[in-house]
Amino acid sequence: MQDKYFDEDEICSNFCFDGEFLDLHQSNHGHINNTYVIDFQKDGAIKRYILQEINTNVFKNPDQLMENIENVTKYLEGIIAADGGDVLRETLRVHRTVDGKPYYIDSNGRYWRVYNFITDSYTCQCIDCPKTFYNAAKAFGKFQRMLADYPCSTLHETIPNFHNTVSRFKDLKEAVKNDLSGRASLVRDEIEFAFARENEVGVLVDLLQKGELPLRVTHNDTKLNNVMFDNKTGKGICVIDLDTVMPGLSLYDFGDSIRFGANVAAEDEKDLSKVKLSLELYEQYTKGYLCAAGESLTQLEIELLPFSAKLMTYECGIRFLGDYLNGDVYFRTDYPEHNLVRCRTQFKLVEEIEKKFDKMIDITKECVQ
Ligand code: ADP
Ligand code: GN1
Ligand code: MG
Repeated sequence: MQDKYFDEDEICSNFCFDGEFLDLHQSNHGHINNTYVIDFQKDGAIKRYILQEINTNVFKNPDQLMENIENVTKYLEGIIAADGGDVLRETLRVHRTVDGKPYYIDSNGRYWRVYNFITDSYTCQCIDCPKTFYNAAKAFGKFQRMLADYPCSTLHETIPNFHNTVSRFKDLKEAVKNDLSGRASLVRDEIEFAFARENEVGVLVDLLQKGELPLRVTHNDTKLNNVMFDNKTGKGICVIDLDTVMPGLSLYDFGDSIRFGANVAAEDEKDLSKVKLSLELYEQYTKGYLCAAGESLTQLEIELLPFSAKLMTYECGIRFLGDYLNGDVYFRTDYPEHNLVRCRTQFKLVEEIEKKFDKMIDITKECVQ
């Protein structure tokens, strides 16, 4: 566990927690925020919360960020309640500070927020059995469906051009040119791999601009560990990590899920021979996603599902490569080559998808029938 660099008393006295402070431990499964599970005791019972330090290097406008999250979660609460669901387990809820604000700035200038802890649930860092991936797909598909009528234009763009692969490619070119870390000469093969696929970076952005793909409210970070699974049923009960809920394409969400979950190896596996795209997992996710969100998807969206997996994997790879070249300033890393290792798994996965692309198309067609 990383050393705590904040004062518990300061945090505890600035949020409306219920009970006496008991314990706190870190839960950093993501690459962006600093997350803690914080326990309080009241009348012998433990009340658990999530305390999270917002990464303001990544999210430059915390007011807009929290406005999005509060509005979206309140909207979700309404839908879940109307459906007879459990609002405390099926969506995040922002706990405000004693001053009624959605985040607290501590004496070191760090930004903190508090959420309900999703009880009796777990996250997965990789797929244990195919059914889990099917369940993740249903959860992300349902999330998209619940937000289908949410007024898209009221959402702030918390990270501009987040899945604009054209803009991500430009960022990579810039990173290669600037070579701030002096590492460009070490990654010539990776740069060549990325540049060789420039012709595909604009496919989704162009279709969106032409109005051929609909803009929707999307999650934009549909990694497997951003869904909580119920301890008893194994079903995906709550989609978390809502920082990037913004207008986007359904294909960003689908593709990003496949990128992470259909790879049978970890995102930072060093042995590239282990990195493989599982067609079985692709099929499970496609089935689950179409079952939950399928009716709302257009023909073109469905046709592009396999391509979105390739593009989102490629995009993530060039982001890791760019961060490596920039000196590891964006993603949390555990060792100096971490971003490069991650980039290599993504590029290996792109090759895997290229090899298995026709099969992915066939599977997608079969899932629609
Ligand atoms: P990051 O933006 O860094 O990915 P997340 O919001 O995804 O941060 O949180 C990191 C991890 O903390 C999650 O993968 C999950 O394991 C745990 N977590 C986050 N929010 C909750 C919650 N409300 N209830 C239970 N666990 C949570
Ligand atoms: C980050 O926060 P986390 O770990 O769920 C990143 C995603 C990347 C992912 C790669 C806000 O997601 O875009 O796809 O790492 N989130 C942000 O693992 O940049
Ligand atoms: Mg996360």
